[in-house]
Amino acid sequence: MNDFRSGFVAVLGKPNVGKSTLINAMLGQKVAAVSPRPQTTRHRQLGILTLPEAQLVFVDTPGVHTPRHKLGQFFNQEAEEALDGVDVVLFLVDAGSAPDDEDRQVARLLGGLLHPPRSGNAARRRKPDLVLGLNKIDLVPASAEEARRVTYQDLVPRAQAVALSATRGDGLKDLLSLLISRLPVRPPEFPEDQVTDRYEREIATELIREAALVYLQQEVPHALAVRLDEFTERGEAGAYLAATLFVERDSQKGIVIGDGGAMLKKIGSAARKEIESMSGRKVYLQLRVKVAKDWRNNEAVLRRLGYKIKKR
Ligand SMILES: Nc1nc2c(ncn2[C@@H]2O[C@H](COP(=O)(O)OP(=O)(O)OP(=O)(O)O)[C@@H](O)[C@H]2O)c(=O)[nH]1
Ligand SMILES: [Mg+2]
Repeated sequence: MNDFRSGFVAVLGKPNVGKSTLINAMLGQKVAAVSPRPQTTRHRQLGILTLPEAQLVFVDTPGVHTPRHKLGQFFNQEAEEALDGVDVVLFLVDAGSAPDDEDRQVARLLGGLLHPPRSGNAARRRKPDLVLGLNKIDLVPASAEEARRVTYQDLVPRAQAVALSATRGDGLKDLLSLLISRLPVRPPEFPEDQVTDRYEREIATELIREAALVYLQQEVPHALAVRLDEFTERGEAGAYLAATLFVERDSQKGIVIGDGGAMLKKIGSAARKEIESMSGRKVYLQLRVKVAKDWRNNEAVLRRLGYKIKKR
């Protein structure tokens, strides 16, 4: 097998365009949290797909946006760092609506990166290929598809474009062959049975946050963080997990707990099902809620929750 191809594909775009959904779909299993709320993904994460002819290492990133919190700054930092050393950048957009300022912001970031001023190391490094993924094409009437493609292509004229629906599966095969063709001939980097770089406990934490995002409305989702306090194997009986949901205010705590604990129960039961299906065993999950005032702007708390912000 001396024509085996392998490499890194960073998936970038504004929040909520379907980056994590697409990676889960390419892998055929769920490794990343997905929700209808923007800023679901908070950490870079790898999704590894090994085929007989190639290994694609997808890098999921938090959506690039204009930060209003230190936490937001962390997201953009994670997204930019994800570009380092990758072979292909997949710029994912929501073709269901027209490009907006956030799409233009991502395109500018990519432009600066893919066509850097010729100096220092940047000039010597191999530049990644750029692919434009027009996701959510299921939301676009066929008659409007071409016009929509043109408006996005304007942002990144040199990128090859593919129309996709991560939820329906359209275009995924085309995308896969296009990506493989852009990877260098190189042996695989990861063992063939490895699907992500995250530990099960980290994915479990994200799945708990995902369940909360799905059920909670408006302001609470972004004010929410999850800390896993315990993950104990109980042999045949399965696994025991305990986690704390942090919010910023007492009023939010009330919302997360709900009437007589109903909301927390709903979140817990949805999360438990997701964790069970990911891990293939029975799971007991215990959740509690705590207030950590203004944690999104508190670097010490952010660090404790696993968000490290670099000094620039
Ligand atoms: N109609 C439609 N919805 C989609 C498609 N792909 C993703 N979605 C939905 O879009 C929402 C956001 O999906 P995510 O995968 O969480 O988006 P993301 O880009 O990872 O978002 P962040 O992590 O917040 O940056 C979810 O409700 C998905 O079900 C698609 O092809 N068509
Ligand atoms: Mg995501």
